[in-house]
Amino acid sequence: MKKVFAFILAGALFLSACGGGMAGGEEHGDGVEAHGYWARAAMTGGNSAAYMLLHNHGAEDDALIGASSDIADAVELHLSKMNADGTMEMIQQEKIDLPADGEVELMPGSYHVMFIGLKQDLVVGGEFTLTLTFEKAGDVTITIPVKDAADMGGSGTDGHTMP
Ligand SMILES: [Cu+2]
Repeated sequence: MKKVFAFILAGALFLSACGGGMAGGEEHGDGVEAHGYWARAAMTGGNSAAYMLLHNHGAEDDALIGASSDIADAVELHLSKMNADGTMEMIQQEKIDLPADGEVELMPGSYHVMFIGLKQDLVVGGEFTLTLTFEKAGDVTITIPVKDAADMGGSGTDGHTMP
């Protein structure tokens, strides 16, 4: 637990150092915006996923081409797909297209940012820093809150069920 509290404190210091420029739940890049983002609670050594609605206000097609965070050994873009036999499969994506003047939703059972090999517990009520990299808009860094998937309408059947 000590590790988690230290992390939250570091996050709070970072926020105040930035002059409160990061309003909760929304972050603007160059023409690209992330809304309603959250990550599912999970334990050290396990996996987690982040979900959000991405908006492209620009006149040019863009794409989410990567994501990075200190909290996990690897951060990947995934798509969950339901197979004919009812099992879920996750397919790594090179990028997630974000059309001009359009949006794409990352949600349980569909696209998501996947955290593999957590280095710390993701506790409900906590938060961490995630940097999203877009093909044209560049990097957008968000402070993402940790939530209980059950509270967010997640079914736990998208391949991220806790061991
Ligand atoms: Cu995944």
